[in-house]
Amino acid sequence: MYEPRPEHKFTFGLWTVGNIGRDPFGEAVRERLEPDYVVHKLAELGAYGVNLHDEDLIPRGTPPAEREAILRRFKKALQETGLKVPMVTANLFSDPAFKDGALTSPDPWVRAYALKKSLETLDLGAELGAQIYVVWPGREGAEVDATGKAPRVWGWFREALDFMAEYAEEQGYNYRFALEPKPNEPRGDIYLPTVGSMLALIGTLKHPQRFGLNPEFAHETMAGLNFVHAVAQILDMGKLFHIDLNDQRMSRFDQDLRFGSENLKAAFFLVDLLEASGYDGPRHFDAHALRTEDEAGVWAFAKGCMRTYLILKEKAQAFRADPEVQALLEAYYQADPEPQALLGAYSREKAQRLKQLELPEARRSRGYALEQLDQLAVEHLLGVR
Ligand code: 3MF
Ligand code: MG
Ligand code: MG
Ligand code: MG
Repeated sequence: MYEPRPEHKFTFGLWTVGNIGRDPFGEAVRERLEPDYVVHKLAELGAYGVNLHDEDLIPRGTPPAEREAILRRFKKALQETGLKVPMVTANLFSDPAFKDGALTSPDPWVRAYALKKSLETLDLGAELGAQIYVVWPGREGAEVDATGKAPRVWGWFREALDFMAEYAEEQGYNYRFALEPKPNEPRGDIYLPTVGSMLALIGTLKHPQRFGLNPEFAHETMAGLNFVHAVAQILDMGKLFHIDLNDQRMSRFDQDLRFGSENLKAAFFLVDLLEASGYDGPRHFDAHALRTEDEAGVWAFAKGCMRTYLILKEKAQAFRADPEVQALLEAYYQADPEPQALLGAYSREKAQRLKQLELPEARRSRGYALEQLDQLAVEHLLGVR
């Protein structure tokens, strides 16, 4: 039961299960895992794919011959296991060059270097069969506003995204670009902090159809926002290109906890939403094992993410199929044809009739039975229904 299989489309990043447990106060607690070893382990656990930053696979400064050897080993592991690389992304945050921004650095040398690194990562991903390219603007932010940079960054960021899209097009690559908002960390404030701000930016790009979102559970939660609502809006706009699943306590440092380990109810309604939405892309876990863990803990963490997802999927289906829930929902939406005939697209006639409308007094005193409905959700989650 709850055995992950490739058709569930679960993916992990090399940087997630490979996380060595460094934090701002403490050094690494685990050894680096070789990429080909990670591929074999993830395949054993039933994952569909492995995602990567350029530097997760090929550390910065690797000589060309060694680069080829790494790539050969990695591709061999992919071939042996059937694991896919659905998504790649450039690390535009580790290099000291990026300390005041990468694609929005005030220094044009740094902006050009960040763009070069992005183009090279597009090449690398194409070689590995990736079709999703994530852009997480982690260093595109500020602590100091005295620079007057805030009004300038939009143009720089936009130009860089347009450049990448046109490069990919010209090379004949088949990428969809997924932008990932985060409110803060590592910068004091990151420009484009939320799903809403990222969605708005897409409309200002040259090729908006190539761009969508990679929302992350932890990121919206850090900002105190409702991740389920954010994903619902992205879906409504047809912009869910990828998703980062994990968990997080509100208003803390970036925790990247095991999926479902903290906000179980939000995770439940998220799986409910995703599974009903027709989204068929990767379910990517952008999280890592706690710093307390050894390698066994890492694989327990990975299994836990997938297992919890599958359990929640079953619970969500049972909740939706529960006749008591269905009856409550039917009453909730009140499918009354009389007012419905007045809604929808504008017409002069409807407008005139709307002006005659008298709201029945019962609409004011009605209860919505949300206490009952929510308790049913809780009982499904607690496993007593
Ligand atoms: C940081 C993140 C990033 C992005 C990744 C691109 C290191 O909070 O979420 O992970 O997800 O860079 O996918
Ligand atoms: Mg994150
Ligand atoms: Mg993180
Ligand atoms: Mg992420």
